[in-house]
Amino acid sequence: MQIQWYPGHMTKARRAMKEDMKLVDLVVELTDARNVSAGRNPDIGELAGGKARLILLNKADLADECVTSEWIECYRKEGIRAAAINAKHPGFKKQFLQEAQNACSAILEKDRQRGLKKRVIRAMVAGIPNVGKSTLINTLAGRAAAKTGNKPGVTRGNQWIRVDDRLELLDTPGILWPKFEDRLTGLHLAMTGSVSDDILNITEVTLELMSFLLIHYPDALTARYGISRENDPERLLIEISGKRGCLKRGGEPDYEKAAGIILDDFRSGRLGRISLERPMDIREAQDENCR
Ligand SMILES: Nc1nc2c(ncn2[C@@H]2O[C@H](COP(=O)(O)OP(=O)(O)O)[C@@H](O)[C@H]2O)c(=O)[nH]1
Ligand SMILES: [Mg+2]
Repeated sequence: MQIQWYPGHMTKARRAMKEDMKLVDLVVELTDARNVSAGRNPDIGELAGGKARLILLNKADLADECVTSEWIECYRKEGIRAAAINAKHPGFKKQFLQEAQNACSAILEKDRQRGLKKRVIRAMVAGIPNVGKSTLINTLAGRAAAKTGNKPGVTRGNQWIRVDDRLELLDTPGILWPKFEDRLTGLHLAMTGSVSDDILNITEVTLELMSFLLIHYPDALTARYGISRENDPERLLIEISGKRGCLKRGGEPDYEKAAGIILDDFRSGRLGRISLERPMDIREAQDENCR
């Protein structure tokens, strides 16, 4: 199966992001903690130019804590600012403000040396679909999202959300497109839901997920579905179809329906905290560090 995706509107999104970049001090790049490498688009470096950057590994509540720590450590060694977050968690705002201040410490220090008064950091959030950009913005905006209205220099009706007296956030996220460097990247993006299910063969993606789970999280499937200890994903899918009563009209087993259930269970954390990518795998595959 080949997963390819570059919708035409991404060209427009890229242009819009380049414009928005001119307005901000900080680019907050969101990725999925379960899928740290596949969830990023390396073009962000070029798009962001010299802006301060912060990588946030979102949905850390769904990811394997050990693997998330490995990623943070890997980035730290490379001198890249990264933090694990859960954008849905109420405590997230405080953490975000701190990380943003840290990421902008060089700019703030320069201001201080020049005797300039404290600047309000302007930030934009960017990331591929489904990594949690809207959730993050909504959490930070809160219910009483105090939009500061159109200001000079703000194009296309963009508005700023005042997060606190030191930080403002552009209310529209920069949408990056997923980069499919190889088959595995495409599969991982499919598993976490960053590519549209319409273009996927759900059963095939789920069978790949099951193979991965059988190796790396061998209890996940048995614990959830009470199935036998069996190492053949296809046989397990048949078993799960039976257990869940997934039948087509004529009474035939509906494997696609069962596959959909499994994928949905994975995506919402019901199979446990699972990470698809470790820094070590990426290093082996690409012979370079975590990028
Ligand atoms: N468990 C969990 N789910 C999250 C988190 N952040 C976002 N989500 C969910 O992920 C899905 C996609 O989020 P959304 O903000 O629409 O992503 P966007 O496409 O990047 O704007 C939604 O169902 C969110 O509720 C998180 O930190 N943890
Ligand atoms: Mg969104």
